[in-house]
Amino acid sequence: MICITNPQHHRHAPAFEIFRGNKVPCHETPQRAENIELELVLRGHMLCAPHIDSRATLEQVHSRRYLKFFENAWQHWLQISPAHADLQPFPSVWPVRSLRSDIEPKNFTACLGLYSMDNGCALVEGSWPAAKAAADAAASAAALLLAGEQAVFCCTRPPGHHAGADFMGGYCFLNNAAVAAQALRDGGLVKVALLDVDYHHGNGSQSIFYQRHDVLFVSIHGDPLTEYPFYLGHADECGAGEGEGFNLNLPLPAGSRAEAWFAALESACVRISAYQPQALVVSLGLDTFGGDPISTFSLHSNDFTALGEQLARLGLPVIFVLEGGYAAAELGINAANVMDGYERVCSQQAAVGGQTSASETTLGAR
Ligand code: Q9C
Ligand code: ZN
Repeated sequence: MICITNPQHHRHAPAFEIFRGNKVPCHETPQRAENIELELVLRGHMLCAPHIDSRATLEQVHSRRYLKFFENAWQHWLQISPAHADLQPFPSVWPVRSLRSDIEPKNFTACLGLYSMDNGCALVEGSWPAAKAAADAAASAAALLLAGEQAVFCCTRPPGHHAGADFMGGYCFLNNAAVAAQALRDGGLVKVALLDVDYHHGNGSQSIFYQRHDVLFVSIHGDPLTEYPFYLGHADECGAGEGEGFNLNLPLPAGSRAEAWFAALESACVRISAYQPQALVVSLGLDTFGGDPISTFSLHSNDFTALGEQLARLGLPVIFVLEGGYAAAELGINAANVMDGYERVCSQQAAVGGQTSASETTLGAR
């Protein structure tokens, strides 16, 4: 499978995050991407760099003022004091209910709060170039799919699915999966499905597409009553306006095991098939793994092979976009298992021959 790396990802390497009141080493590290790239190469997959500038797509997914703030954030932080070069800014004030978010304050920390859902996004000098290159990887994957590629994996970090149109949060700055879906739409596909299998609900992706019927959003995740991001991801969120009926949340109780998870995946696949999309974007969080340090599901490494196999049975071209997954040592194996499971079923389908390949039935027909 073609795997698009992010050559800039290592520039986003904050020293610490705030976790339960303590400064702790970041869970979302450059080592994650390095381990995945290593395992993919070991298994004979092809790595390549992004070749598409995502700017135009980013401007459809995110607000102008958020992009402008994030792109210039480090410069603003340094303007306050040169001593800030060695410090990570965090928000400390947020425009919650009754406060105004339409006026952008001149104060840097006030802006950071305006454009943040939590204190989960440690910001460093390289955060923008790293996040921008991750979005470029997603846009590049879309271009390859539109050119007839069956499946592409984006080794995107920082991740994206918690980032909304005008806010960062949960280690996410730019919504890479939304960029991939939007780029497929702009490339001429009429219907795209976005399946989010990260442990945490993809609140950013849901909110970006909530009023739209051209991108179906389906998510399997820990119940927000007890799990991050807490304030979105319930089963009664079905979409609004033109998007009504095009949002499906499948929350599972914390501690759920593989059997329950795969039953939810089956429901997700039934909904996606009924929608008859021309392509699928998968927000591939691997934090459903039993060994994940911040999550409570208990998938095993071989379950990720089964996930890839099940997704291949949808018969759709797929863009896999990396999201979370913090058991760094096993991350490469788990990511590569998804790719290998997907490819194995695809090649079986091609060998049987009676089944037309997905690219012929959908993209190739255009
Ligand atoms: N104070 C993803 O998996 N944990 N994000 C809260 C910050 C948030 C996970 C710690 C977990 C976010 C992409
Ligand atoms: Zn997650």
